[in-house]
Amino acid sequence: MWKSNNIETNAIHGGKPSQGEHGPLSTPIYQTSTFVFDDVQQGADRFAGDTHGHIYSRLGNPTVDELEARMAILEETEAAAAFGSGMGAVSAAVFGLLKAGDHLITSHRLYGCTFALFSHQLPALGIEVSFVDLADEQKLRAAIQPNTKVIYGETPINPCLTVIDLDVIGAIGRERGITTIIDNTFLSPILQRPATHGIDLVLHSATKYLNGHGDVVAGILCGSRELVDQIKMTTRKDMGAVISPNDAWLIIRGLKTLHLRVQRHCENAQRVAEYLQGHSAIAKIYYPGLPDHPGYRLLGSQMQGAGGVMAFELQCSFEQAVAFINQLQLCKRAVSLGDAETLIQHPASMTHSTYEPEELAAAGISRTLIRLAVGLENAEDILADLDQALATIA
Ligand code: 3LM
Repeated sequence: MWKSNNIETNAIHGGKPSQGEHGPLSTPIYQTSTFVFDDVQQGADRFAGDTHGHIYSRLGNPTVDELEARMAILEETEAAAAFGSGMGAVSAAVFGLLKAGDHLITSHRLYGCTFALFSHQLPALGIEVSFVDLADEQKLRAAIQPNTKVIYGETPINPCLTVIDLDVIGAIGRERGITTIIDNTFLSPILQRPATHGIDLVLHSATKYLNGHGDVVAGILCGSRELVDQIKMTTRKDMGAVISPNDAWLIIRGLKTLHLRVQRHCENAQRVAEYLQGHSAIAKIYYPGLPDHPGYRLLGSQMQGAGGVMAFELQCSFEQAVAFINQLQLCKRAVSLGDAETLIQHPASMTHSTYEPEELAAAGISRTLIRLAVGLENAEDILADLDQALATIA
């Protein structure tokens, strides 16, 4: 399998299998549910794991294999598993690693459905969950119990862009024998590779930057061969949140331009953040590329860029904030992020509507918070759209 020292090259060629019979440049889409055995013994050997070879596409598929091999190289891990959604990856990971009586440590600050899974589904099955500030090492250490099996976090966190120090989480996990999982959706491996900071499992909603074109829902988990195989052969196989070969192919295509897209997302977001910070209508802005953001200190070490997402609050009423969002012409009112189009949404009523009011407060999400996922358009056009909409609330 091919591998370079450069991530841009690996996003295009990394993990490509040796040239097949017809030498296609583009990866073939193995649009098949099942694979034919030469004889009964061959099928039995594959089921027993005695020989390699495909069986059935819920268990593995050559197009999906290529995506997984490439993602493992990009995240600098031994292996990867692809899923039918980011939430499929989250649930396969936690249900694969935790059983009744085990304990998970996480934060109140999470993507809304991940928070719902952790605050409702896991406790209903007898799995204990503690929500602590993962940016506070003392609080994290104090939350560890003898039955703590997993520490789970995002960084930067959806939607307020809080940054967690991965070296701290990785070191605590190693020291205490606890599996650490980090959701790397907001930065992609171009800007941050959690495994290089000692994190065991790196997770993505591949729906976002990895695919990048707003036309696929998918997830990825990257980690050691042992952990990834365990999850593939238990919860992915038995719960079945698999990706289709066609969607895997679209992500393989998206990855070819990931480095170019992410660079442009960062450049555009930096300009937008600086513009918003200087605007009199803005009360507060959250973007790790601004020097007064607490996560800024990890730029250049943990994070090679601040990414394309920011959040802000306007100096106005809730009704005026809604009117501002409705006034936008180019920026699209939609959840999700990492697409070519600039997307704007209202976390309290949309991505984080799974939170109760007091949980929203604990996560730092006010009723007037707005999240902006800056796209790939010309920055001048994004600024002009924001400017005309802000003028209406002035
Ligand atoms: C969103 N987020 O707009 P899927 N981890 C993170 C995420 O942001 C997401 C997932 C996991 C959004 C989706 S809200 C209905 C739309 C950090 C998703 C879950 O299952 O692929 O959506 O990933 O913030």
